[in-house]
Amino acid sequence: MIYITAKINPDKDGVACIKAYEEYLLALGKKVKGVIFGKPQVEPEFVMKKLGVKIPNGPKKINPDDKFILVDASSFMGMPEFINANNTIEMIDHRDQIDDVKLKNIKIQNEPVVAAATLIAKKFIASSIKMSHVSALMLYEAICSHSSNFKSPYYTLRDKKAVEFIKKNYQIPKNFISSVFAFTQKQIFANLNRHFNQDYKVFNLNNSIFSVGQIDICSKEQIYENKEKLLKIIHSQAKKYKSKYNFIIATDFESGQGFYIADELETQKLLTKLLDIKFIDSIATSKHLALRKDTMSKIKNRI
Ligand SMILES: [Mn+2]
Repeated sequence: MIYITAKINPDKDGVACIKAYEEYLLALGKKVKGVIFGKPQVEPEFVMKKLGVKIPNGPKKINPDDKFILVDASSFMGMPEFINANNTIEMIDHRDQIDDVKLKNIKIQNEPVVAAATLIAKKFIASSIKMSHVSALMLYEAICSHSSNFKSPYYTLRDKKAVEFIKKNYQIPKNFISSVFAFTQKQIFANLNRHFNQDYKVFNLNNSIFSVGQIDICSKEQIYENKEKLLKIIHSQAKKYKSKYNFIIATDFESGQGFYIADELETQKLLTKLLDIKFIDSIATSKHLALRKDTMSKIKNRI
């Protein structure tokens, strides 16, 4: 069997790509199966429920001839351990760069767009294979969400075009995006531990370990009200990963503000220096959206 999957506990981009790419390859007559390892994050779980989409769980054990296609992913970090360079045949991702030389036998598409969902949407558009309505909505939601509803400065013309195409050809229910965002925001703050257990990232930059959490949608009030809880999470993740720099990034794309939460002096010093922000009582506010991917590439270039 050829499985299509994303990282364990996939986010909205991973889940949308699994669903839509499965549909695309099936339409081309390929025998593939989209599967999820772990549990989808809060946002895609809600979208799937809303649209009546079910994606089966991935196998616990695999056969020697099973193959994998990875979407919204270009490394084996965060994958089940039985997925590796020998049984992976294709990867689709949207990272700055991929530097793993062991991947040379894998078909890799890595293009700098805001969401891998854009690359999948493009495949449909180029081939004139028609997307199902649910796949169209899932791709649409993933692109809107990854671009902070096109308020992030990092989306590309190709992301915009993919979204325009879907809008033109498929009916988007009124309030679809706003209802997903409102639900997600509420759920994240109702259970911060669940949110961060599913999505906390570790980076190794020049032999310094960073552990970084992210909240995509929040209000300023929610950040201040939950400061102590967030600091507790930062500390426990730091302990878990033995990381030197530890912080949480949060973004309020209604107001366009970003927030950095950290209480350790070293982390505060580094972020202050690199990002031109100022910590007051463990929170620094930025006039720009705070996005983990962007923040980490800034740090990588300047550390
Ligand atoms: Mn993605």
